[in-house]
Amino acid sequence: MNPASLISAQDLAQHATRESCWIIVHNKVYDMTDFLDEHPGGSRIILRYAGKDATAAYEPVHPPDVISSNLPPEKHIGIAEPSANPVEKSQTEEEKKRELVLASRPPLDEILNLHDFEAVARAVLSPKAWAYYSSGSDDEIANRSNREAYQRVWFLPRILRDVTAVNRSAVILGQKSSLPIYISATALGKLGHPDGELNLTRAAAKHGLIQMIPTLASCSFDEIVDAAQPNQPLFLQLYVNRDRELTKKYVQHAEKRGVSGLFITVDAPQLGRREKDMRMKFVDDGAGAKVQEGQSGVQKNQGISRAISSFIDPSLSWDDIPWFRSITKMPIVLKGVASPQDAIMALEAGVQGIVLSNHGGRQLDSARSGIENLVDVVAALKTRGPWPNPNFSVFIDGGVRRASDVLKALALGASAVGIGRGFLYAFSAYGQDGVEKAIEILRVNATYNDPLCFPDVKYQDEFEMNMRLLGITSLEELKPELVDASRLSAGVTPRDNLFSATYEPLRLVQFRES
Ligand code: 173
Repeated sequence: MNPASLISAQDLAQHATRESCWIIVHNKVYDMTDFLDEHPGGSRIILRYAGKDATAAYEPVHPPDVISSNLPPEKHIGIAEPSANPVEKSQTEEEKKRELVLASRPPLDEILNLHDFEAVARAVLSPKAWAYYSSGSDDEIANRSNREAYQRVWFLPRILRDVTAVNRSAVILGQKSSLPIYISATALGKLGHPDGELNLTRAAAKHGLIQMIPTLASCSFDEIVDAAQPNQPLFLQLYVNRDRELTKKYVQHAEKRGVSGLFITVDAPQLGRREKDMRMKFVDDGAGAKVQEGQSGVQKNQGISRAISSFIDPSLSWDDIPWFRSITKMPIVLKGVASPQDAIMALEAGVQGIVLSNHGGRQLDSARSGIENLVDVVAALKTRGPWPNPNFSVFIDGGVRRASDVLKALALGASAVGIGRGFLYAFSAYGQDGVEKAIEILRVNATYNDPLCFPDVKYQDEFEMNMRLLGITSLEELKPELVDASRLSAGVTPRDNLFSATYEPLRLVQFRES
């Protein structure tokens, strides 16, 4: 059929089965029949939309052009007649509930810290999105310990220094940043907000932060770069494809478009088991479906992330580093180092840096957190050359919610710190305004008018206040002497009330309702 043909409702109704399955995505009709069993997310989700519009389900979890560029041209059937594709007017119960919750969100000026965004996001996100974003792997030990570890580092502040003027700007991989923070990559932004990752791009432009573009963003790479301002610094997070030619094209395209740092993810040869995510899929699809689909040999109850990650190459190794060096001039950073031995190997392999990270506690459970590894990694690197090393940056991520966390990391030797979920929850809760507010909490002075209390009280942002109280006026002054990390690897963590109140514990298997 000519892909420009108009497809009627009657045509669609005749192709609403496993034997012949057409779906609509962005008003175009595609024949999915032969692809059903190859879909990494399983056939069931496609069959649910057989003969219908699948755009709403498709959009958050696929780059925009993946269907049109991967299906052979003869499967592009035509364009849906407007009458064949009536806009759904009736909301589902879940959508109605979500709209009410969105309308009753606390006003943005009542948000005081990054934990608050998490509490709002948890309430407004669909259960599926919340499960996907918040889950850690296995028992979530790594996920919780990322946060808890910061509370075992204590400050040794200095007094009686002139701290009138404080400068909190930084240079990250040669790029200027208004804070020693970058926005770390998190996948599937449209599960949280219709504008997805663009919320981050636009807020980063306004406030001088650097965004790391995820390989598995909901928006395409070019959409994100197009939304950036001229010369806005951007990094790229890379999942390496089994087909290295595709990876090469992707990396070189990014470099051409001005991306200034390549962060290769090295801790995900296989995705961790995120049980909150997996349970959500199980509940959605029903037990009966699972038994049937099990017969095809593909596990389909693996949650969103497993479904879309099958292209990642588990054979990636140290031997590939020279190849990456040969295809790009961008600085290369290995993201997901979690041992001093690998930090040394990275230095010796000639890359420009590492991110000490356990992937937000989503990969190997009980992999030591970035902040805990930092002390040993710096000690190891010091045995192999100059420190600090201007040609080798040590970044960390995981569990960062406060400027004080960042200051602790910098004092212990980190060059800058990545925040992923903190910004993801900010835009899930309030879109671009949320991300801007999150940055302002960390960076911009605010005047708080409370007529009943003290009119015009000036609140310093978290960075400025903490730096003043620590007795420093620039980030270069952050040295190990300003912290006591002796209890970092051996000690009891004090209770973190804000974190515990918003964090959702894992739950056990549920009985079926009869
Ligand atoms: O942590 C993740 O969820 C992640 O990195 C990922 C990897 C592959 C597919 C989707 C997400």
